[in-house]
Amino acid sequence: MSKRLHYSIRMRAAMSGVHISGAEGIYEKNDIIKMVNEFTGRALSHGKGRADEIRLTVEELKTSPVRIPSFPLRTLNTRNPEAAKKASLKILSSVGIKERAIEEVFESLNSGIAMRGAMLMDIEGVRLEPDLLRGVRVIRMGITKKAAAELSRKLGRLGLNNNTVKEALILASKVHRHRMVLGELCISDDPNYTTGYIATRTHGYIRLPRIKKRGVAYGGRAFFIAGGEVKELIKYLQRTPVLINSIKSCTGIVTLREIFESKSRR
Ligand code: WAQ
Ligand code: MG
Repeated sequence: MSKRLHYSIRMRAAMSGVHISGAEGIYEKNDIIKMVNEFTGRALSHGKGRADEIRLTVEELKTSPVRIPSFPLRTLNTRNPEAAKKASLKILSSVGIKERAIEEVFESLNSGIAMRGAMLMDIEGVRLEPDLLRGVRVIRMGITKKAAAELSRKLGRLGLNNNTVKEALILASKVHRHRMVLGELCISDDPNYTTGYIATRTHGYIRLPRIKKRGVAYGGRAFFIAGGEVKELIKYLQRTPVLINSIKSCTGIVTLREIFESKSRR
């Protein structure tokens, strides 16, 4: 394991007090200045408008990042929100999450209440996060340069080489590394980004196009959890630095049947 120091660099940008963009990663010392530059540039030219407040955190990590592979990525050809919900129910319930918990999450995500972080939903449908309005934010995650180049190449072949997909895949890969997490559902809060995803350790990261209608300015995230100390899970999600250092397969459109037939490919 490398003894070199690593740094978590995080950016949050707001306009008139409203969050407009964020980014983060884990880097070596030589890259700090370049990344601060890049994140600042991103904040100043965001689609939602020019930031009037940019917060940057550069933090030396006291523990060496845990290195893990990314989740494999696939896409289901879901045609509308109903189809995406149906597929989510099938896949998430196959790993032991109760339908009512999944229904509960869809209801909350469609209620228009914006959370900064993710809900923690137990598999019976009971919310477990201490702050129900804010949710739990996952931070201190990143990808090595080599893995980032490989991911760009693999996503590029699918026409998916963008920050939204990359960041979501990195986040999901970190989150599901923890045994208490059984599943995840995510819908972007960007009104122009209508593809969401679900993830489980068994099935990997599954993109769900058209999970919401264009123009809807809210979304959200939920982690379905079981067994163990919620406090410990939250500590892992927030504090343990995780670095993606290899990339699993990135595949185009597959059918639900293919997903169930190939579930142990990871
Ligand atoms: N930790 C926990 N929850 C978060 C975090 C975080 N770091 N960042 C965002 N969330 C929650 C929050 O409630 C947001 O409203 C919600 O997730 C959606 O966040 O492969 O961009 O940043 O094409 O809008 C899916 C990509 C993109 C699918 C998801 O999420 C694909 C996305 P957003
Ligand atoms: Mg985002």
